[in-house]
Amino acid sequence: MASDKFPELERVIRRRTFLRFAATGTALTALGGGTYVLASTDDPRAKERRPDGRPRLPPGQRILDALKPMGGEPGDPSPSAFRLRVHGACDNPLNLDFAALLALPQTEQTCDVHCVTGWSVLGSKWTGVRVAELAKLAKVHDSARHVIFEAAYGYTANVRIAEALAPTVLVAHKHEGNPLTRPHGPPARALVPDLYFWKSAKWLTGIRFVKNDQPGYWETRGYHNHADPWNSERYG
Ligand SMILES: Nc1nc2c(c(=O)[nH]1)N[C@H]1C(S)=C(S)[C@@H](COP(=O)(O)O)O[C@H]1N2
Ligand SMILES: [Mo]
Repeated sequence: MASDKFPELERVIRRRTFLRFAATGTALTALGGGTYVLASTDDPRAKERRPDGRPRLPPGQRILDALKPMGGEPGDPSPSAFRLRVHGACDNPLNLDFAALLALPQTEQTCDVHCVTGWSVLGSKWTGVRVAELAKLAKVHDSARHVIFEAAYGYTANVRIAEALAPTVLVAHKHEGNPLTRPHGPPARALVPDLYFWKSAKWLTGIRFVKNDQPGYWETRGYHNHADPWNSERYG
């Protein structure tokens, strides 16, 4: 083949072939840690629609089969050290230990999560207590407009109250039927499935209801204040 003598041409041909594979969805994507994923165009779930009519896979996302540990300053994982303050604009602030969290009504759900770095996990199973349930117990004031999730070492994430009170938003303590593993925020984390995953604070220590918005850790570092994956609200 003539390209033996023309390495530059060979490179062009290889690149064309790669692009053709990518277009038909047979490309492999290399991720850190030796993980490869089939391009999402091969996964039929990428073409599904949600009950709300939105595409199951938000724009620019590819499908991973498991959560990728994204780091952060870990808090104390032991249930015995856990305290969750539910506070701010409410009449009945709460301070729950782990047993008290488990004594509240539990929700088990399967949902999709979407990381701003471009991966999504479809159909992950979570168990926890709805933030809406905690808000009801705390008698949150009508004037509250935002929820601030507070976590170890000062990590915070702000969510509009209507979105934080959606039935899919949990203080989650189980993932795929097991206690959260070390990188994923044990003993309990926030789970806000319909916003980019940075809003889902791991090693959760508090839920604060506020009237005035308070952009959190990533929101004050260039990320979008709202973080809707279907509007590609990645950067502010
Ligand atoms: N406390 C705390 N929570 C956090 C973070 C963090 O640094 N600290 N990182 C966020 C970001 S940027 C992402 S993408 C997700 C990652 O969750 P995972 O490691 O379980 O995939 O957690 C979010 N929650
Ligand atoms: Mo992230």
